[in-house]
Amino acid sequence: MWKLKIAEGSSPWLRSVNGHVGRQIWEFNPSLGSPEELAEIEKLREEFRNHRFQKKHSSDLLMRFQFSKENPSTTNLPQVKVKDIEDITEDKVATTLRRAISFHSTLQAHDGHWPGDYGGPMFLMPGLVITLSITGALNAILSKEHRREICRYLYNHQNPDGGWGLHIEGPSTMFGSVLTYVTLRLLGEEPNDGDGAMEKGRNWILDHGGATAITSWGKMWLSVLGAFEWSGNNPLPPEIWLLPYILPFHPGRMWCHCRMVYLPMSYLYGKRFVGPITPTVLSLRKELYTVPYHEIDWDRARNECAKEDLYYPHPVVQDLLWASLHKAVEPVLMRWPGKKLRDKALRTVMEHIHYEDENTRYICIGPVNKVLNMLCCWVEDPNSEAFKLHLPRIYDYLWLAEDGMKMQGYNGSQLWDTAFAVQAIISTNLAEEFGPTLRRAHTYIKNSQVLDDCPGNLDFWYRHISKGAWPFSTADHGWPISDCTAEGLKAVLLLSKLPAEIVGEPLDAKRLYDAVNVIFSLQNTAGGFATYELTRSYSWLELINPAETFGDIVIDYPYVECTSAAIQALTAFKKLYPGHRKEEVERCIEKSAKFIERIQEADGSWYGSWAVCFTYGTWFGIKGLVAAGRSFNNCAAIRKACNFLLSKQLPCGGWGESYLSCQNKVYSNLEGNRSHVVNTGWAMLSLIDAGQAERDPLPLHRAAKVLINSQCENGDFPQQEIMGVFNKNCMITYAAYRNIFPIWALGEYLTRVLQPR
Ligand code: LAN
Repeated sequence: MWKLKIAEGSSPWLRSVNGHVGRQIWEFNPSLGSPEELAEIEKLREEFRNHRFQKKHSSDLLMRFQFSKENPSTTNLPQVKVKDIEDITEDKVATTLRRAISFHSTLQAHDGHWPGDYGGPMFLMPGLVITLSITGALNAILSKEHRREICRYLYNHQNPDGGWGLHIEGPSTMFGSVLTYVTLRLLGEEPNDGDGAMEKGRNWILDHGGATAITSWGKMWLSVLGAFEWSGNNPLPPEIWLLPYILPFHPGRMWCHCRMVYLPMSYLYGKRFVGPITPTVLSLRKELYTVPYHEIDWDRARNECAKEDLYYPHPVVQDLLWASLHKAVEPVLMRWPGKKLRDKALRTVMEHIHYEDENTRYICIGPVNKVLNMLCCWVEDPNSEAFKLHLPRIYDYLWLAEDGMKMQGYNGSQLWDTAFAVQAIISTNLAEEFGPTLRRAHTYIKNSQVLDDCPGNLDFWYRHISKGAWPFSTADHGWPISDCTAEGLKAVLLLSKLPAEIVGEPLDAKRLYDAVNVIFSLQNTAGGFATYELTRSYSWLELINPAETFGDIVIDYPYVECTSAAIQALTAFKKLYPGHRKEEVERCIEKSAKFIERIQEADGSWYGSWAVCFTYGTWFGIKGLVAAGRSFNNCAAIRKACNFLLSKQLPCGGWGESYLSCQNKVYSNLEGNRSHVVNTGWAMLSLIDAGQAERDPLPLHRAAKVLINSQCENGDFPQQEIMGVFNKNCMITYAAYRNIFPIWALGEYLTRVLQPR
């Protein structure tokens, strides 16, 4: 049976700054599991498979299954249902909350964090499998059980038309279909396997123009594998790293995710690296194209892209730029004496790759650069220590659920979920009943703060300070993030107000000051906060975004979420430490609030970039302005935002926002106007914050009814549609949100609407 292991790491090739706190790894142990348990798990898998076209999102049931055995629930309170809003009483809400928090506590790991599924994107596993098969490590790293679960996942998420999407809920794309098909082939599936699934997949690809129409990232992966020619790729010259930093398009000025992904890509491109040409690779050259491989017009292929994949079409200037680099510059750099410059650039790039690897303990900033860096280390030296250090960190990205094994969008969302869970539980005023849960969470947050800056000259490595920041996942990952720092700080400040005998000793004031310092350091001159760094260049740089499927990736833009989180954290901090950097705190809050007012949409909403979307953004918009001292009565932005939210409330009383909102930037309800517990939670929290209870509590009662009645028998909430998003177009799972936001919203509903002060 599979088992989720927490905070463990026994390989001599693993390093950790804090004893692996937050690490979550699935391991297969053939001696575990009674026949009954194995049968139950099989049943969960079958149920997912049988409903996979209606319900594409899995419910993280294998982890829940394991934890239901390890941490049995402590309450036996009866399930609550309400017929209409007159039925809602304080008692019933409190019972719902006790059941919800008790259940959520059973999902907490012993190191204090809440593990969970962070899958969703379908383009991540292929990079790993291609890399492992090139380096010959596939079967050593992925056991037979791993491979079986990965294939299960890929087959489970095939669309009825035969193709695969960019993410689990998306329509078929060339990027998803080709890379998934290739992955299945590399895992040993034959062209006619899967009861016709492979054939259907291939047909989808061929009917939509064949693999020459894959996106640029797909072209890069296929070229590395040997199933596409490098001459069919647009240039990614590593020499860009040698240019002076004052140039606005210097990679050091780009969004760290963009910079970190194109760094190893430029190494592989600069070398025109191709893995061993195996019989499978030769066969793929036949399977993926509509014409014989040697007849493909590679120059034309450079700019081909299937219409299903096209979210951000290349502007003409970009095509001109790539054409001139491709035709005029690359030929020079590929032979002497230009080759000398190329070699120097490749050395520089490799230095930056090693720096990133070392400073993330080989986790790397994300799943894409993780596997690319690993491949580059192998290309540089197949026997290198660096490559060996990469291998055990692969498991940090793999997650298992009833739909199979997936590659996650990060090494988890540990800190983020824990900080939110703390705030949600404390909002209910039932904190003292859940002391042990809060104490463990507190320990996790304290253990996960980043204690040092990266080594060396930060400017040279294009790195911002990290000391005092919180990461999104674990301290070993270690990249600082503005809003993770803010949410971490908010959580520890709330905990510091509860008795230490219950929740443990508060964090040292010095470490709070460090966090505040990080927040100050991340405010842009215009007042807004971006994600990991300051905004270092101009938005017109998006003109050279070569990734057709992603929008807004080239620079780190300021976001309503990050800006609002900073205000909230500083307001909470100011109340407890009124003397510390007083003027700076005030100025930072006021500038941030003005920024938030400026970026409000005409309809009163805010566009949230990291979850769906207008309900999420508007939650942050309102919360930030209220924290900055604005109110419904004195702030038009808040009034407009309330009207916006009220206008989107569904007849059933809830809210339900589709991922299409993010792509199209137009508010879209879920299919069939269904409500979603997470959107309903955000909308309720916003309205309560904006004083809706004093004006007309009816919308809140109606929403509360939806949440109360959604609760499952065991205290869980149902997993509904996918709620996370990045780069406008790709969805990502936040498995804990279905528990956190109903708790938080009903918590504030109980304490601020039903029992107002
Ligand atoms: C994340 C996850 C966390 C997220 C929040 C903290 C929630 C947000 O408020 C700020 C942005 C941030 C840090 C974020 C940025 C983009 C990430 C890193 C991700 C959504 C997780 C995966 C995604 C990353 C870019 C995926 C790899 C794909 C590429 C296009 C490089």
